[in-house]
Amino acid sequence: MLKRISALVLAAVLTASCGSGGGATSATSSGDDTITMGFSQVGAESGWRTANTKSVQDSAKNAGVTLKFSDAQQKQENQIKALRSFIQQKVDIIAFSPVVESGWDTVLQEAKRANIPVILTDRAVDSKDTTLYKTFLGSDFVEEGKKAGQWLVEEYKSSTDPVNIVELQGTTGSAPANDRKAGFLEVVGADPKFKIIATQTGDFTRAKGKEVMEAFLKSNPDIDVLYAHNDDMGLGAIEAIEGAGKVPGKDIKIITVDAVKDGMQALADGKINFIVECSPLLGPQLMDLAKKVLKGEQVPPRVVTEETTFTQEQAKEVLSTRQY
Ligand code: GYE
Repeated sequence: MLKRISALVLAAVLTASCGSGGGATSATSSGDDTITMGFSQVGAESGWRTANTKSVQDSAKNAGVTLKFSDAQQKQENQIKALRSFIQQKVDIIAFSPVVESGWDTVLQEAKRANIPVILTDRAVDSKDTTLYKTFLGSDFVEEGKKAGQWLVEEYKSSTDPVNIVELQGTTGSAPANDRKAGFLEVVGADPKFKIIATQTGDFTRAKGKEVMEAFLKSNPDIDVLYAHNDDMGLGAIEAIEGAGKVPGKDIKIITVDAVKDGMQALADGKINFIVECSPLLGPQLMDLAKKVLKGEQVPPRVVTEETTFTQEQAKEVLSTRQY
């Protein structure tokens, strides 16, 4: 009991000394300085997502944020339910990674009416009313698509022959699928020798990537390049390509996005030719932004993650030091 009391006293002292300028008002609705964040995650569809979930959970712990975590299993209806439940529970702040871009206005208005600020992480929404959220933290997916296209243009710069491309798209209607497609097209569309002969969603999963690539291979005997919107679909497609007796990275050149460990290993092994990095380590910045928002500080409406690209040689160099 005594121990408990002294812990409480200590906590009170710490709170007083670390609080926002000793002001009497608390940033949080719970009346103390502990922030409760409701976080609605897309699912567990890829290596990227697993690393992102870990980053958010670890950073919440480090920042002393109580995290209510909910996995939507790639379904928008589950995310909407989770957001409504966070509103009902009166969390201090909501963060979420919207599985698709459209259809969020109603639930975001409900959060706004309840005075619960919202931060978008990783993926964007297409709401016209940008006051429905405080900021959007994540990658520039159009830029990622452009980087993929630029590598291809460089790789085929001395050839005038047609280049037959197949594309494995991410989840239909998601920001990364829409934007990675648009950025890529913007670059390769400038030269008519690049032909996208088949394009379909593989839902960002390895299993779907394999299945769709098998179908592509059956109906298109002459595929030169695969552009996969993430590593996992690319890795599934590699199995399909090998199953069809072809050599991934040679008979069919492969470009993917993410740069998770398994993808980087395949790149170092020569099975993938180029990876555009997309960092899932958004947790620390998210906790920082949440604290600022709750203190009433101004935050930028858009925070873009810094990223690079990797060739096979570069993958060999950095593989052992990758964090995810
Ligand atoms: O590229 C993919 C994941 O939204 C950036 O979602 C994320 C994407 C990532 O499933 O692997």
